[in-house]
Order: sequence, then C-alpha cells, then structure tokens
Amino acid sequence: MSQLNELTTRLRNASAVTVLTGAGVSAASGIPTFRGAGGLWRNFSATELATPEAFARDPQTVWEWYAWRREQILGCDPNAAHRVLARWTQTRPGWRVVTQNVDDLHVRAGTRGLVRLHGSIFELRCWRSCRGERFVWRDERVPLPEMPPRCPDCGGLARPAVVWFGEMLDPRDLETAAALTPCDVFIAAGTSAVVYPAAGLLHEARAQGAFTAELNTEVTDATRDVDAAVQGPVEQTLAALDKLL
Ligand code: BJW
Ligand code: ZN
Repeated sequence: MSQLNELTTRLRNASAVTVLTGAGVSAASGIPTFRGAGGLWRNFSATELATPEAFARDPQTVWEWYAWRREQILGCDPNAAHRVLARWTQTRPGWRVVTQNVDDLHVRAGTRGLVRLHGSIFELRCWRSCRGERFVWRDERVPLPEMPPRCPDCGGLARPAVVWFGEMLDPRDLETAAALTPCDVFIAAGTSAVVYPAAGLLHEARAQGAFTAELNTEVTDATRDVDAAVQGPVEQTLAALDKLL
C-alpha cells in the first residue's frame, strides 16, 4: 500500500487527529520559509534575527525584518492546505491544528480551536514587559506609524509578540498542544521538525501510540521516524487526502 493510501485509511478510522504545521504550509501562499534558500533577508539568516539578543543589540534592524514580513503576509492569502485543514476542524470534532506559524493564515482560513505555539506577527508586547509578559496588543497597520513601535503604557520599546529562540513558549499553549498528542493520527506538515519543543510533539504522539505521518517536499530529521512520509507539496497532498476521505 502506498504511504498516501495507508494514511488515508488511518484517517478514515480516526476520531482524534492532530496536525502540526510549519512554514512549508504557507509556502504556496508566497511566504518564505525559515531554513533553506528563501530563509535569507538582506545578509541575515532568519534564525539569527529571531532572538532576544539580536533585538537587544539592534531593535531597528529586527523591526525592519518584521515590518517587511508583515507587509508581505498581508498581501498573501490562505492556500489549499489552510483551507482543507480549516474545513477538517469545522466538520470533524477531535481534528485539531497546532501551528508554529505566526502569519495568522490558519485563522484567516477559519480554523477552529487553533493552537498557536509561536504567537502572531500582528501582535506586539512591551520589551520590558511593563504590564507582564502576557499583555499583548494587536496592530495590523502596515506600515507601522512609528519604527520601532512603542509601548502605549510606558513609552518604551515594543517587540513582536512572537517566541524567539531561547524564550519559553506560553505554558498554556504548550499544555494544550501536549494534550493533543494522545491521538489516533499525528501529522507533521511543512515543518523541518528541528525546533523544540514543537518538534517534540511528534515524538510524544508516536510514543503514545499515534500513527505518525509527515507531509513535506524534502526529507527531514523526522522522516525516518514516522509511519508514513508523503513527499510533495503539502497543499497538494492535503487536497488529495481530503478528496480520498
Ligand atoms: C514544504 C513546502 C511545501 C517548504 N510543502 N513542505 C531540545 C534540543 C535541541 C535544542 C533545543 C531543545 N529545546 C530547546 C532548544 C532550543 C531551541 C531549538 O529548538 N533549537 C533547535 C533549532 C536546535 N528552542 C527554543 O529556543 C524554544 N524555546 C525553548 O525551548 O525555551 C526553553 C527555555 C527554558 C528555560 C529558559 C528559557 C527557555 C523557542 C523556539 C522558538 C522558535 N521561534 C521561531 C521564530 C518565531 C517568530 C518569527 O516567525 O519570527 O519560530 S524560529 C522559526 O523556526 C519559527 C518557526 O515557527 C520555527 C520552525 O520552523 P518551520 O516552520 O519548521 O520552518 P522551516 O523553514 O524550518 O521548514 C519549512 C519546511 O517546509 C522544510 O522542511 C521544507 O522542506 C518544507 N516545505 N515548502 C511541503 N510546499
Ligand atoms: Zn511598556
């Protein structure tokens, strides 16, 4: 049986399905991924800019990168992958999406019960956390009227309310995501599966007996560990799965 057929059969018989998504899911919408050819901005690598140290050193440059991404994302629309996943969450109780993406495209596609592990690029918070780490505000204005933007409470620097390397994920989001690992089928879609703790969810699901699958154009660290690896553009694979179900 092909890996796609086996995954289809597993999904047909599944009541609890968790899909962990990464940047590859938004690639067909025109949003660059982090690693690989599209992951460079000017001469910086994306993963060098996504750190509190980079922001402390040079908030202007980090904000310019985020401003460029915010503009790019606002000009993009959800693709077939977001639409299929949204429909699954709307029509199949127990089918859930956990995303590492900060682009809000799953939200715009209408995904129900979405868990966002790394925040949203359209939310901001105070760099000094003057009202606590959890106090965030939404600002979708492109361009932002002030660069770098300021905290409305203390007037200090504002930062994107996303999770950078070396920062803790919101424990509530992580708990919600971890509670979705005891499932029938766990799918890692369009993620290089190298960033923890998100990547660990796949291993947790497997350890708890889930059938695990990967949908990716490339071979990743996770490929050899999953029960089914379907190679190809995730938007096409999900559309095909949706038809087969
Ligand atoms: C397609 C496709 C198509 C393309 N179809 N596929 C355990 C072991 C080792 C290290 C660690 C560990 N635990 C923690 C760490 C450190 C670190 C980490 O994981 N490092 C590794 C890289 C080694 N983790 C952290 O720092 C995390 N924090 C933490 O653990 O805190 C603990 C702590 C404790 C006590 C005190 C303090 C802290 C936080 C991680 C936050 C990650 N943040 C970012 C930036 C978000 C904001 C922003 O967007 O600017 O999140 S980094 C970046 O990577 C972003 C992404 O969400 C994340 C994952 O990337 P993703 O989505 O997988 O994208 P890519 O580009 O890597 O892959 C795309 C894939 O798609 C590729 O495979 C393509 O082939 C594929 N593809 N087109 C199908 N059409
Ligand atoms: Zn403040």
